Amino acid sequence: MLITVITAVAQEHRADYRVVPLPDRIDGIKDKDFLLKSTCLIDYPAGNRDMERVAVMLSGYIEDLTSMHLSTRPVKSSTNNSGCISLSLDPKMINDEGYRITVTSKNIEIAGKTPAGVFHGIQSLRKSLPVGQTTTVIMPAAQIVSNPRFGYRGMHLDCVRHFFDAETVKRYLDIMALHGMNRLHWHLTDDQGWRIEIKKYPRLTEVGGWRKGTVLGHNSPVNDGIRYGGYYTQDEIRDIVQYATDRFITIIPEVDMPGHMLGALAAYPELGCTGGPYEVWCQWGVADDILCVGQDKTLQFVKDVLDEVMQLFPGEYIHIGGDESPRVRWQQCPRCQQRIKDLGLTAHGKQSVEALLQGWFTTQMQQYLAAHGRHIIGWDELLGCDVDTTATIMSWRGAEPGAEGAKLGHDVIMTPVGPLYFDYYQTKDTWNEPTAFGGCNTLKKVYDFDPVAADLPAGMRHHILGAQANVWTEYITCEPQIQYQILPRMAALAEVQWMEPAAKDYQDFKARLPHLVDIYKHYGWTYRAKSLAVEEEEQEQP
Ligand code: TNX
Repeated sequence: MLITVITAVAQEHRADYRVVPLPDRIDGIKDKDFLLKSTCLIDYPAGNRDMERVAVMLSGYIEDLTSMHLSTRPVKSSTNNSGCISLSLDPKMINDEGYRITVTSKNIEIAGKTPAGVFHGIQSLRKSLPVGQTTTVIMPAAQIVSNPRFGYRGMHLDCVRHFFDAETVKRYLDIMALHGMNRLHWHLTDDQGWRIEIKKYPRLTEVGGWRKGTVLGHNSPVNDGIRYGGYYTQDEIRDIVQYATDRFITIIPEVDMPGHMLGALAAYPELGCTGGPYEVWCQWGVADDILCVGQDKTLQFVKDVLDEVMQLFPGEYIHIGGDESPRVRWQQCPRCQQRIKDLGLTAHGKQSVEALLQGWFTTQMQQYLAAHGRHIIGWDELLGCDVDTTATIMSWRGAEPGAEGAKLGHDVIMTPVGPLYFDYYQTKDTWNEPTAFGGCNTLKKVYDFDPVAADLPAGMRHHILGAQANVWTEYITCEPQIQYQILPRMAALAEVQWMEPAAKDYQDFKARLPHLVDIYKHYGWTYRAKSLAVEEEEQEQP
């Protein structure tokens, strides 16, 4: 009896390297265990600021989970680092973001080709730790190696339909880091609000940042009549971008155009075809009023906005939206029709002259951004607008547009509504769930998704840069609800993003998940506990 108890206690303090996402290899080494204690130091190469920062983060993570405090120490490579966790760079490693953890009785080495790789190794080590106060963690001798399958491992967050403060966005980034993700697609402008301060156009946030009320229920015609809004100042954005960069996450801002623009039109009605007046929308859905691209001042406006956006976001990609852009106003607008004439656009195939006008407008922005060394990402509607292949396509209306885009030579990011819309329900039992957009994307459906369609020809597969889940927030009003929608589905997505399909195994994932969930609990994050139960899954299967 006593022996059982002692073993149980010892077990509790043992690391388990079978984390989520599961590393490519975990090979035992014939050696004694390493004993992780607060006397161990975390060594990093002296003078390397990134490595210093990740060393301090590792110390913080260990303290969060076990209450042991380990100090960090800069070292010259020759230092004998026995009894330590040493962080190192190994230029011979193949993948920029891959990692190798070697645990022997003497020390733990976390190596990467870049600090980003070391950071992902740190996340793995963190997830292997037991949760709860302790003075020693037994680390079995082993070598753990992992390389991500995709370079683009994203999450999206809509901060327009509901606004979330900077602290919430930072916690979202923390959750992404824990799951090995590296791209945040940040949806900042839409019909229901403009959320990014633009110095040249202050009314965008003064007027466009606020709506008179928020829809009640499921896009009913009734709103609550309570003024709602908010925006990020440029200082806040810089701070968030730095926070992301510190975690090797690139933020891709989205300024949706030419549709989903009522926030801007309410502030500057002269940018619309009818001249307004317009109101920041108190409904969800697709609005008919979009930017009037028949006038040069609209193009100048967008370029001015993009100038400030580029200053704030140093990453290679800017998302210019392009989705759900009705053309009824353009059909009636003399200026837009004149532009079509001047450009000599003629309808061909399935493409109307107005679709081609959207293509022309998009290309203008694409070229403007290209002249500043940036690339555009747009929703898959761009495939119907004759844009050239330097535009990266985000496939959302299913996976088929992505395959089509890849065949045409576009790079593609897979975010199909099924199963990667995390604003959708995660069960058929919607009655007992917080209100969601609709649909049903279960944990298993997310897990089973393969971003590279089985029939995509081998020569086109490299165009699939990766996958991302989208979190639209029409019905998501607060941070616990965001977390409920993403956890634990993000865990399933992490394995889609990191692992080769042949290595994935849902049952095995489910067995590894509870430990990750213990970490969610430890940080006080909300998650959907029912997704862990086997019973529900059986009900969900057809
Ligand atoms: C479609 S995805 C939209 C969003 C909505 C979302 C709701 C996309 C490009 N457009 O505007 O919020 O559906 O799931």
